[in-house]
Parts: sequence; structure tokens; C-alpha cells
Amino acid sequence: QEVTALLRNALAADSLQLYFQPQIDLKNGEIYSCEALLRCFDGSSQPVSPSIFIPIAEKSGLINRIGDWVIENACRQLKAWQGTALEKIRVDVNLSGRQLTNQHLADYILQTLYDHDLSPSQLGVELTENEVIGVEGEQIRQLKILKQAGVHISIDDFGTGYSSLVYLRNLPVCSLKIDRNFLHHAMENDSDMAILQAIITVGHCLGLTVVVEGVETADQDSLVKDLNCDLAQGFLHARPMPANEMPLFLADRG
Ligand code: G
Ligand code: G
Ligand code: MN
Ligand code: NA
Repeated sequence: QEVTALLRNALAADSLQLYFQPQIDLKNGEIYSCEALLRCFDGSSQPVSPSIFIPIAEKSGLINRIGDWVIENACRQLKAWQGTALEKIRVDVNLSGRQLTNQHLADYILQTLYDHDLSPSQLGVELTENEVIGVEGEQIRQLKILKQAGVHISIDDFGTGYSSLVYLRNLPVCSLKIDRNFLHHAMENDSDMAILQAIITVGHCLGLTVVVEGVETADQDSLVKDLNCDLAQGFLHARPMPANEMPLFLADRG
């Protein structure tokens, strides 16, 4: 109840904010994409974590309004970056499974991109494995419309859901984002290392881009390079940051 009231107020008072975390291309160190992560400021110095308020928003149905806010504001930010060093960057937003049950979602996303003079290839959506496992019919149709238009589609937290890979065959997917626990365990345990390697191989065999999350140390970074991963996301390279810190972050990397 409390969190729901907080979110309603946040939507009204504009105390929601998107942070952005760059993804590093491991072949050349360049940044072509970043993940948008929602923050809710309630007046205290630290924002409320989405891992607290997103599940509550999903239950109350408020997630659809919040999801629209995220899409709208990702597009606004992309538009603001046009004409700067960030004009080519892609922003990936997290979607809740519940948003996919709205049959106007794909239309809404494409219309919002169009309204901001953006190409669909500048936006991506991330869905967790657990959220896409049960999707069927109408939801797959929505994802297909998005992918056909050029929107990038990623499976998030890959490896934490059911182990069946069959669903990947039926889904229009571009990237797999391997959950950070696999990387962290692989550093300590040979079986986990084997699993991580196998996931990367499966991703590549299916023609997908493989992103590893949670890269925190130089050792982890060289491991993911050795394992032929495509992209790395993690605190070693960058923490999620407000939009206005992104230009400086890029400039500092040279
Ligand atoms: O940024 P952080 O690690 O605190 O995020 C915690 C969780 O909240 C992650 O699982 C992330 O995917 C989720 N999350 C962050 N922003 C959004 C959002 O805009 N929409 C949805 N549905 N989930 C989000
Ligand atoms: O579930 P999802 O992958 O969307 O969650 C992304 C979350 O992971 C973000 O909220 C971000 O704060 C967090 N995150 C990003 N990089 C790292 C990292 O290197 N280590 C840890 N522990 N968390 C990270
Ligand atoms: Mn994500
Ligand atoms: Na993830």
C-alpha cells in the first residue's frame, strides 16, 4: 500500500528517473548500447530500488503506467542525445511480462519512437527468461512486430529460469544476457564454468549476441573475453548513472 502510494505520487510529481548503465563491446571497447534502470526518489538521499517497487507495481497493475513512463522517457533521452556523441547509442528498457499482455504495447512503443523522430533500432527491450517462457499467441505477435520493425530484443537474467532452451526457437530474440550469478560462480567452480561456456556457445550457435552481466573485477573481465562473449555489463566498467553523467563517462574513456 505504502509503496503503491509512493509510486502514484512519483508518477504525478515526476520523481522517477532513468539511470543508464553502458554495455562494453569486448572486441573494441566501444559502447553501442546501455540499459535503462528505473529509480524512484522519495525524498531521502537514496532512491528506492526497483527490486522493491516493481513487483508491487506488477501486482497493483500500476506497472503499465510506469512502463509507459519508462518508454516515453527513454525516447525523450535518446532524442536529447541526438546531435551529440551519444546519438547512435541504443537504450534497452526492461519490460514486465504483464506489459506484454497489453495488445497495444508494440504500437505504443513504435508510435513513441516515431513521435520522437527516432529509428526503432535505437530502442531495445529486455524480458526475463521467466517472463517469456509462458508467452504465446498474441504476446509473441507483439514481440515479432517489434523485432521486425528493428527494436532489439534481449532475454534478461538468462539461465535463472527453466533450463529448456526450446522456447528460444519460437521467440524473436536478438541477445541473451547471462545472469551475473553464473559469472560469479564460474570463477570458483569448474561445473559452473562449464555451464557458462555452454550457454555462450548455445547463444552463438543460435546467432544471438551474448551479454555477460555483473562484471565487477579485472579477472572476470578477462574471463568473459577469453570465453568469446560479445558484451560486458557491470560495475567494473560503469555503474548505472544519471543521463547527464553519460557524456563525461564517454569522453573520459577517450
Ligand atoms: O537497477 P537495479 O539492480 O536496482 O534493478 C533491480 C531490478 O529492477 C532488475 O531486475 C531490473 O531489471 C529491474 N528494473 C529496473 N528498471 C526497471 C524498469 O524500468 N522496468 C522493469 N519492469 N524492471 C526494472
Ligand atoms: O535484472 P537486470 O539484469 O535487469 O538487473 C540489472 C541490475 O543489475 C541493475 O539494477 C544493476 O544495478 C545491477 N548490476 C549491474 N552491474 C552489476 C554488477 O557488476 N554487480 C552487481 N552485483 N550488480 C550489478
Ligand atoms: Mn535488465
Ligand atoms: Na539480468
